[in-house]
Amino acid sequence: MFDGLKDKLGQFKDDVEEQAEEPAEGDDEAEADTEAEPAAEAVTESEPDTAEAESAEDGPGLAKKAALAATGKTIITEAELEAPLEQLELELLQGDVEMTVAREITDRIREQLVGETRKQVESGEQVVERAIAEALRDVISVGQFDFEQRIAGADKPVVIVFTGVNGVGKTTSIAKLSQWLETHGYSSVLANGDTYRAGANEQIEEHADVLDKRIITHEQGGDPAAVIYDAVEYAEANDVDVVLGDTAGRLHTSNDLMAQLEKIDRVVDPDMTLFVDEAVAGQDATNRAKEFNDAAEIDGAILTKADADSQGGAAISIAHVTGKPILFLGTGQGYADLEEFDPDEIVSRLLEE
Ligand SMILES: Nc1nc2c(ncn2[C@@H]2O[C@H](COP(=O)(O)OP(=O)(O)OP(=O)(O)O)[C@@H](O)[C@H]2O)c(=O)[nH]1
Ligand SMILES: [Mg+2]
Repeated sequence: MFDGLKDKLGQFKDDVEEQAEEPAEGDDEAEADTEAEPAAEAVTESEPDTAEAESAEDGPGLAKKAALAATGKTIITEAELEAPLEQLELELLQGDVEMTVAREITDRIREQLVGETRKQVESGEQVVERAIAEALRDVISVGQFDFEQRIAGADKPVVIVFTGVNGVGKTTSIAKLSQWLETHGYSSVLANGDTYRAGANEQIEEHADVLDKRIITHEQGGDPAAVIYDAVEYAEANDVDVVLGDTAGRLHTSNDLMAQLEKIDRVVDPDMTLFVDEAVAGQDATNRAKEFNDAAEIDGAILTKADADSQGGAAISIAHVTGKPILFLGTGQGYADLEEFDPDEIVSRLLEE
């Protein structure tokens, strides 16, 4: 998953290491090198088993500088970071990361690494990796909340409406989420607010049949707000916990359809509006998330098709750009292919070797 970005981040670690390994220039550096030896030994003595200790002994470069950290000295200079960070920013942009997000990540890494003096002993690679991890986590986890807790704490029925452009996986995600809710102990009713596309009723009815869920539909051409309203009434009368309201795919610029969303907001006042888009759309998905959020405020996003080959840029950009978190990843066409989005988990996946 998100192999494009994973490779780029790995490359950055190597680049920084390489820069740091270039021969030392000037007296200060030379002095630093000689001082590093005893520090490295001290490390070996105190922690004989650790990999850091070995790498600190092995060679020059970051590992040695990290050993310096034990004496409270600066690990990495701004000059050393300049080229790798510039390269990383370019690579992030090519990896579909939104521009301001790429800049934020590189700024945060620079902030963390430059002029930093550290007391604890770490290998250079660990220092760099931690800086990347913290920068990524900061941008990814903007606005993050626990979806299940939100459901648990809300008055029932909880009404959730799904929006997004055509074909990104809204209907499939609703089906998956109804199953996810069931496994977490919540009942749900589906409402087909996609009264626009021919065949939409049949498609969602098929899912409801397989999953044994109640579905509320109206005729094609009907009023989506009325369908979802009926589903809310059904849920109230039957003690159903969650109403999952589908809507037709639309562009944020299609005025009629956006007016429909406003009407849904007025008539049923949903507890949550979730924006659905696909990871493979990259930068477009991020832009659309912003456009939808501006046109009809969203509470969170579902990023589908994370199983298909995508760079991963949308996954790390959407929250920072919209201020609304990604809550789930769609990871396949099966009903169980829905993962809760966990920023820590995503960061460790992106950084694992
Ligand atoms: N590989 C993969 N395919 C997915 C995923 N989610 C949805 N799909 C597929 O994407 C296609 C479109 O899904 P739909 O759920 O119909 O998309 P939609 O947004 O409801 O489409 P419209 O109602 O036409 O706007 C289907 O073939 C789904 O099986 C996913 O996470 N991974
Ligand atoms: Mg649909």
